[in-house]
Amino acid sequence: MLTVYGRHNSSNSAKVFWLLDELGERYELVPTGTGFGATDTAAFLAMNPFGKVPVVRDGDTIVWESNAVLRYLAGRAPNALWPEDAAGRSGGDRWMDWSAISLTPPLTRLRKARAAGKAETEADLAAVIRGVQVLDHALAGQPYLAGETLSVADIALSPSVCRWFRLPESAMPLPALAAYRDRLETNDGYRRHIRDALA
Ligand SMILES: N[C@@H](CCC(=O)N[C@@H](CS)C(=O)NCC(=O)O)C(=O)O
Repeated sequence: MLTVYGRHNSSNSAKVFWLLDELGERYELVPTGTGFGATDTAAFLAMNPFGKVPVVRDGDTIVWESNAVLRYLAGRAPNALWPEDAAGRSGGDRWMDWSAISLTPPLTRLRKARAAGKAETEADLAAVIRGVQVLDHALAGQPYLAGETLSVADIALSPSVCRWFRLPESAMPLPALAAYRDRLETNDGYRRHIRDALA
């Protein structure tokens, strides 16, 4: 059986929990990370030298870095969340890399600065707004990021989408993105692992 090292209130772990539910995969959870099991032990660092969650162990295979974990888990067996052809995969994959590099980091810095009552940078807010505007445009033509159905890309971006709508700036009109968030809200896994589990 798969073993997941992570915590329910970690956005990067939450993506993995949601995907595993979608895939109907059973797994053992070893609660790990801030407030739970330590990540600075030799045993944990031997799995992930960066001491971060999530980590997934599948027999002798150990995977860290949440989007790599999503790709690994979705790629183990054919399923509708991760197309088998390269062109189909690229439709979602690009959003996953873009969000990890260009959307989540400024959004995280912005949220943390506001939570700590510290000054935020205009560049971070501008990057987030530019990002959600592009998402809104893309989603005006299709219900999900990779096309007609839910894919790994939607799961990967879901914490950032959820958190965007908790910012006051989300009052700006982005109708396709709002409709997309409403679509995600119809999914049990999104509600349980993302909306209700993450601050
Ligand atoms: N880029 C990494 C980031 C991993 C990361 O920063 N994880 C956080 C939780 S979301 C963590 O391990 N924090 C320290 C801890 O919980 O001990 C990924 O996507 O997996």
